[in-house]
Amino acid sequence: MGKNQVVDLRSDTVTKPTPDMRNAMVQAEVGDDVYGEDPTVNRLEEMAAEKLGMQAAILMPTGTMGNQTALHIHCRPGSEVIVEERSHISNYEMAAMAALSGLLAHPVCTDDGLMTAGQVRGAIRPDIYYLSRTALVALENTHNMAGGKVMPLERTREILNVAKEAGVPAHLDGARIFNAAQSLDITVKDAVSGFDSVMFCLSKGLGAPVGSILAGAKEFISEARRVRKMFGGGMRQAGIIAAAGIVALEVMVERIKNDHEAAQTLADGFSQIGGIEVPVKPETNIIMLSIKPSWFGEQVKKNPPENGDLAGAFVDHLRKAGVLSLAIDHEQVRMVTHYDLPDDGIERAVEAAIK
Ligand code: TLP
Repeated sequence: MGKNQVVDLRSDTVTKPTPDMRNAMVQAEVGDDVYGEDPTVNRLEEMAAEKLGMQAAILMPTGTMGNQTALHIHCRPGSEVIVEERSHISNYEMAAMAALSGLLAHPVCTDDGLMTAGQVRGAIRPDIYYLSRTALVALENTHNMAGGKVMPLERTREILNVAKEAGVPAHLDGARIFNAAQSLDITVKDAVSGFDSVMFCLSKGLGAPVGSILAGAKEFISEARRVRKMFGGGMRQAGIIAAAGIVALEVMVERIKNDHEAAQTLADGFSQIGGIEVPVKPETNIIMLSIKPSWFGEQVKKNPPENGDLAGAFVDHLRKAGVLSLAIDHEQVRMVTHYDLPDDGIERAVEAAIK
């Protein structure tokens, strides 16, 4: 791939469909999925359910709709959802749980993004008439804003036990569950076992252009079909996108480990540079950088920006060298590796930060 190609590390959502995907899309046999008549969608949903070890699955246009559909089904208005403080569900879904389902996030603060079973137990509301009810525990694995952190299987099981004992269902925002399973060296089936519902994205590390899957018990998925329609996500000849999703599940899972290696190389490179810290060792395909004021003087011979937005100025600097990344706040920058990076992308990203 060419030297001039932009190195887009903003997210693994930026990947373009592979030639195999485009081919499958052209060939896809389709029908009206709202009538359940799209054979390619049906095949993808069966494949996904089987891979997750769940009874049934449904194709969603986005991960957000998958998560919000699950919340809508599990919870009554006026109840609470336990989430880690930096979770996608409570921070990056436009307060949809409040707007669409009348729910309140009960955030649990952690240093590393991983709630403990004790914290979850403590967050479950006792049955007192003036308290709202805890309707759901929602975990995120990998944890995006904690730097792609993976929850160890043992921890997941402990939390699921606590939820079960309290009679509270558990949902997994597994947008990147294939990355988590790869990092834990376990099957995706094992990684999701015990959850009442699971959402994962075809459109992130797996490289599909569109689509996420919500899986769970048969009745839960029948209900999800109604809620998806209500949220405006009933699609017609969606086999066109499901075809790419099938390729994603068939051929893109195995290569995810390359993205994890690339993230490690990227982290090693950046941690050698004065004024940049890599606070969390990457476990999957996400890395977080912490930009210090000294980076400006040491590397680019400039003063730090007066408005204090170190991350924004760092991202602007890299952009001029054709390297795209994402400022999370005034100090942190996120980079995500994926299959669609140019061969010299990692090297160019690190070089761009030293000149
Ligand atoms: N994450 C996107 C942005 O919204 C931040 C990204 O670039 O990482 N759960 C998790 C853990 C996610 O990271 C995302 C997307 C979603 C849900 C929502 O998926 P979409 O974007 O398909 O609605």
